[in-house]
Amino acid sequence: MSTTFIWDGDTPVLRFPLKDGTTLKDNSLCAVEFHIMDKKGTTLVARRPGIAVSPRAGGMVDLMLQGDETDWAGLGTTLIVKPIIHVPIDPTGAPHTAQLLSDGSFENLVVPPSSGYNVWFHGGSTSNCFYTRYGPENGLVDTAPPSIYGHYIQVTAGTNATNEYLAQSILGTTVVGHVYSGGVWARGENCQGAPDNTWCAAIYMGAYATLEGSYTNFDSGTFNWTFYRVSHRVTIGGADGVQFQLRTMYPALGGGSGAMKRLLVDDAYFFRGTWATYTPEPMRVVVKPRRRTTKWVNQIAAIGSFEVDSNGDGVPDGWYSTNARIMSLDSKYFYTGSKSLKIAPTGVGALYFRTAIRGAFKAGELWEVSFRLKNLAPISRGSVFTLSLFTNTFDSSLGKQTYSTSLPPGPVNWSRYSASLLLAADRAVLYFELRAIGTVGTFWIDDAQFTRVM
Ligand SMILES: [Ca+2]
Ligand SMILES: [Ca+2]
Repeated sequence: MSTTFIWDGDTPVLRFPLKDGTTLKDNSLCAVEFHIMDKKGTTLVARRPGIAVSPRAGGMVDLMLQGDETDWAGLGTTLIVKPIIHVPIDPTGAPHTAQLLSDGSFENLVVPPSSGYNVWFHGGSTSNCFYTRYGPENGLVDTAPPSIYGHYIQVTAGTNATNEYLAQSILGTTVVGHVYSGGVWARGENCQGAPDNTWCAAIYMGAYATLEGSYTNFDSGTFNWTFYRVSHRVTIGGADGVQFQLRTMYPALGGGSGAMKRLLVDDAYFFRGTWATYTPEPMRVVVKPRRRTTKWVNQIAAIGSFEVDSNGDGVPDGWYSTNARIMSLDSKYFYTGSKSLKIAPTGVGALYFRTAIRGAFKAGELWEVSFRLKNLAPISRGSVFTLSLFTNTFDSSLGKQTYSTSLPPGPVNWSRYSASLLLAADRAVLYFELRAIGTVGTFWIDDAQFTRVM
């Protein structure tokens, strides 16, 4: 066992070998949940996903501790971590080796999925729900923690209020008495939920319109990665095969489009056989407490003056942008140092310019982001032109917090704008973001600051 750091930041991560006896397990054939307890055995978190490490056959799995969880060290520096492993068992009773889905972890899916790939949209349309392949390399989704493995699918509500699903059919004759099982990790954000059988992982047999099968509902609301299992014993055999569906009805996402209402799914399993649960011995883990962040110190002093762009892509070091082409470092105007960041949006595409700050942010603290803004002529603001401070939805507690300050059309001459947030829960990451949607014009920003003021 070792402790390491993964993904795009420095959130503490514990890495475990996944062993059955002396054999390391292949994560592609099982799902791992962790249950976390204090040293007295009191449960602190029930169910936290195990993040598969590449290569999966290496049998290593990561457990990411979030936000105030790392402060459990204060409880006595020792946590008890109990893995629960969901293992597919084939009809002979042996651990299963055959995954029926051609790409259950969505690693090679093209966008939009096509029937040629054997994963398709109901009705062949993408207008009802938007399915997008994402992964940790996509900076835009860095408000989400790691996927279960590699890429995941994000489902957001579209424009038509009809049912949609991701599905894969396995053709061939099904036999009465055979059991098929499936499973999938899912994670919801502001999901309204829906009636049984419309917001679920499901198995259907025979002619799918007549629907012999079973399903397990997804949760509603906002919920962290959860593993959903489903099994079904065939009672009507036939030549129509069997289908595994992830049903995501438009109303279940609360209607309307928007990243704030979405379902993520990853690592789907489908096989002939049943699920078994394997529980290795709990492990004792020593956790170090997080470092507190000092008041009144600019946490982004090293990158807030926009002086360096090492790779010459237009985006200053330490920042992420959805549109590098409209920005560049400029030495003609500056408020601090010798350069500022010139941004000239054309109204095409949304600009999200962002940096993430990681640390020990406590409930009750007041945090502020600020920068200086200059322009020579009024700009057209478009629908959104804001400076925002926000938290990670799933960081410690589930609720996301955001505060945005509208920016003016100008012209202004290095006016200071700020956005501040009183934290309602302990957090491990805060985000500074300039957002411009439909904005047209030219402006400069400098002296970005990120400060704990209370
Ligand atoms: Ca995946
Ligand atoms: Ca500067």
